[in-house]
Amino acid sequence: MRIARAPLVLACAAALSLGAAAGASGAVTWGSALVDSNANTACPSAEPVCTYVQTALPLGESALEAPASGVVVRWRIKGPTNGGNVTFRVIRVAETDVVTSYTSVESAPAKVPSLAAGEVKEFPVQLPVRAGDHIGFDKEAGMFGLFRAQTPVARSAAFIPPLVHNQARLKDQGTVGQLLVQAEIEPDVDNDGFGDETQDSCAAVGVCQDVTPPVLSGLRMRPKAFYPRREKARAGASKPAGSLLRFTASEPARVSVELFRSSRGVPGGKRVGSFDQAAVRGQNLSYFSGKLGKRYLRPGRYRASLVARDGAGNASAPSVVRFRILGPRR
Ligand SMILES: [Ca+2]
Ligand SMILES: [Ca+2]
Repeated sequence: MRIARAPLVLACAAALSLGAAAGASGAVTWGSALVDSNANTACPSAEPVCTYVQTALPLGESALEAPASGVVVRWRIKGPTNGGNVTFRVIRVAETDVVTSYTSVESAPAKVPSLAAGEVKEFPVQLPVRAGDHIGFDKEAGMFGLFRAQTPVARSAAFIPPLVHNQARLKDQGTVGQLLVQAEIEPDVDNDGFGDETQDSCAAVGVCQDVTPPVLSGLRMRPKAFYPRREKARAGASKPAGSLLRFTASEPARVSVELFRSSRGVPGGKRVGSFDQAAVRGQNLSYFSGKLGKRYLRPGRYRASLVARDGAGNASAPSVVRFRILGPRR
């Protein structure tokens, strides 16, 4: 009897721990804690719409920067007492020693109704976000109650006119104040662009696996015929040295580039080597110098075959581009 019961207890324990793993929430909150109350803030000029980005928050309140990568599944706003159009924005901030630039990488427009004092309105959304991104929104000049006023530590950057998708800008003004906006980020372990907890069912099932291979598209090289960089230096060639490789990836991936040189009697060409590069989701652009490791490619016709692999090891179909390495000038 005792022997028979032991496996049963083990099985129950295993089931319980699986259940706990599936139910554990990986969602995180980003932006204001929405605790403080509103004060009037118009856009800082006569422009009809402006963008605000949160750049500092008091310690202990919700995270200034997105605490995790994943998908924004909902965002909330406190106030405004008179409604209007608000565009929620995910902002990527790039800092150098000299300047800080701000790029809106994702956005979602919403019609916000007039809210009672202290009331919070929530909007469902599905926007990819990267850890470290900043939160912001566009507001109409006449909308009030989107800041907590006179918060010494909280700061935001203002952009007039508003930010444009994928265009980096320097801020027009710094402003004291907390944007009363908050978002919830869910993990996207299976990389399908949906939050794993409320937008797809993988967390409920307990298996979030990325089974979707990356897709490469729009692969091209400009120019298609070019000198290696060495030849330009030596000959002062009028044709450009090196080429720009451009493609779009459906998700972050490691891309391996295999090079084949046309060779008489060898179908598909002779393999001359390969290199790897990281790809982001969306447009990718990189410079190819015509050099492979320490060697410059010999003049001739080439074929580059790209295969992308995601973090789970799923591989894309090969994507091919042809190019020509020009010979030395005489
Ligand atoms: Ca997902
Ligand atoms: Ca994938």
